[in-house]
Amino acid sequence: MFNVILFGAPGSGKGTQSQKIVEKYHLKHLSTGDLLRSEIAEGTKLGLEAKKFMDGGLLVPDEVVIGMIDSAINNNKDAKGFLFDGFPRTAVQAEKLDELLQQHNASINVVLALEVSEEELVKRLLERGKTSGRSDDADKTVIRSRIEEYRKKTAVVADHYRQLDKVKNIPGEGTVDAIFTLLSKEIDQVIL
Ligand code: B4P
Repeated sequence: MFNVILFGAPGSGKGTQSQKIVEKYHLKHLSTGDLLRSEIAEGTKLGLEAKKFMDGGLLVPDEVVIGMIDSAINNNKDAKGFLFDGFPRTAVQAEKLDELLQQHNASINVVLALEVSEEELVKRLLERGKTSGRSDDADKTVIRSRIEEYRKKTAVVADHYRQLDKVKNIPGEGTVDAIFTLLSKEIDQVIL
């Protein structure tokens, strides 16, 4: 199994680049943001609970997202590998992901960390908010809260994998295709 984490602040391009990576490398795309939004769309109890956090720009509790990822891995045992997009987002989630993968005799092969300035993050998310219908993109205060949550709770996830020498920093500003070329080069080095 070949497993990649696409890491970065909200708006850094994770969702955008994930689409291209899974298509090229035939990995199973696991986005906790997408999984949560589909729970909200279906009006499930989990979705209603998660919405309260997401609308305020806060992270959803660890046990909720860990449970979702656990089921998704178990439901896709035949996958060639996974692309984790937006997960793990806390130190607890990172430790738990390592444990879950170990149960399948697998581990994270590489963490690709997209680096984008705060000014550009806010600009992209406000732009997406005009058409996405996502309430967490429409309000500048909520966007700032999401970036603050990232700095307080998510940035440490990179340290966890840096200790294991698995992090590759990628400049995340430029055209989507140019960034994808940089990401592909890093994946090719690990996959070969
Ligand atoms: P996510 O769905 O993960 O959303 P995101 O981080 O905001 O977006 P992403 O990073 O994928 O967007 P992209 O840059 O591609 O999370 C939403 C919420 O769910 C979180 O705030 C949290 O509440 C909750 N959640 C999710 N996972 C969780 C977890 N593990 N634990 C707890 N809570 C969790 O796109 C942004 C925009 O930039 C797009 O419009 C795109 O077109 C544009 N863009 C992309 N690349 C560009 C480029 N190179 N140039 C210009 N624009 C670009």
